[in-house]
Amino acid sequence: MTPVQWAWSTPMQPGAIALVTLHGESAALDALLAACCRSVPAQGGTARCHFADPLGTIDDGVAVRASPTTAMLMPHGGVRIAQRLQTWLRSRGAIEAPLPDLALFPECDNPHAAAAARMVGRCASRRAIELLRDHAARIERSGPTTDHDRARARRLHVLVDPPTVVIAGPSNVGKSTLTNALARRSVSVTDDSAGTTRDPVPVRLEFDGVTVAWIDLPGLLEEPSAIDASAATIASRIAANAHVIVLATAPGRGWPMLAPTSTAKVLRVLLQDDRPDAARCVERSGADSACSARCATGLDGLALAIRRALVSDDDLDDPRAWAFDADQSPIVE
Ligand SMILES: Nc1nc2c(ncn2[C@@H]2O[C@H](COP(=O)(O)OP(=O)(O)OP(=O)(O)O)[C@@H](O)[C@H]2O)c(=O)[nH]1
Ligand SMILES: [Mg+2]
Repeated sequence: MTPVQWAWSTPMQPGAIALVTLHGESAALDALLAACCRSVPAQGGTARCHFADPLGTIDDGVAVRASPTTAMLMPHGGVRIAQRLQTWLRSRGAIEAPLPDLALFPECDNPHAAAAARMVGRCASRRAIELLRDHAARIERSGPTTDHDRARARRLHVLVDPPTVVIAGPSNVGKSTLTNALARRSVSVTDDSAGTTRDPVPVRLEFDGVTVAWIDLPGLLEEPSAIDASAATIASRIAANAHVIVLATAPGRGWPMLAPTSTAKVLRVLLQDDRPDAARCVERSGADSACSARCATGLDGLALAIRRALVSDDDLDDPRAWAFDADQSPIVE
């Protein structure tokens, strides 16, 4: 019997549900499903499944039999669950392999729609869905791929893998308070004293439908100790490789100098905009955006500015098809 082939149809990141597609001869698929399902689902049917390895239960989930040769397993979307399930599938002789788009998405009636469905599964950002929903019709309307399409596809790649956005600036201006307000939970320690954040604090955030890897950096101290100086070196290295640097300050604290970077776009944000001295402070004229984490004002405007720094309205509104190849990478010839 030829082994069953399988592939993830969802990105390897935390999510509510993960999706594994299995493809192979009907009998081989039956045998694999029998190892995890209470009863092997018939075509069009579903079954509850239970995954277990020598360490114990991995997860409970649902199996769907889309066709005699294709089935989907839907465990919960934890990364650890995905890793253990991967090992479980290998132990059952199944082989991880790129599957044809139409095998992965048998509900699609043409290869372009199936390619778009696979791309949706690869993309971390919600904004990708609106570009891919009518992908087959866009391909038909767009005609052959142009240089414009290739350049746009490279820019749209920020919707696939979360781009890095860092918040940097003087110490004690409210960077971590803003991080917590955006995350709507406490991820970073905040305090009245300068030098509270000692190590970069990463958190996944979404701005106007674009998912980013946000990093709250230690503040720039006026008189850093040796250890603070080495933390600042690490922070500036992270900032230099970011897609966007949110350069933050507060009324009266001035705009810090930033080492030039070739890649990062810089967005200047005035924090603590609720303070009485914020309206007339000198920093305001140099700010692209202003907000108050304490009063939750200006946060939508900041989110929009960050999203626009990552991907423009023009690229999102362009009616042409998104030019990606079979590996979900921008088409480059
Ligand atoms: N009025 C006002 N105060 C704020 C706001 N955000 C933060 N603060 C205050 O600013 C101080 C510093 O806040 P943090 O968030 O710890 O500042 P930080 O920039 O992360 O500081 P470091 O980690 O030391 O670089 C705290 O006393 C906060 O209460 C705000 O929106 N309005
Ligand atoms: Mg901080």
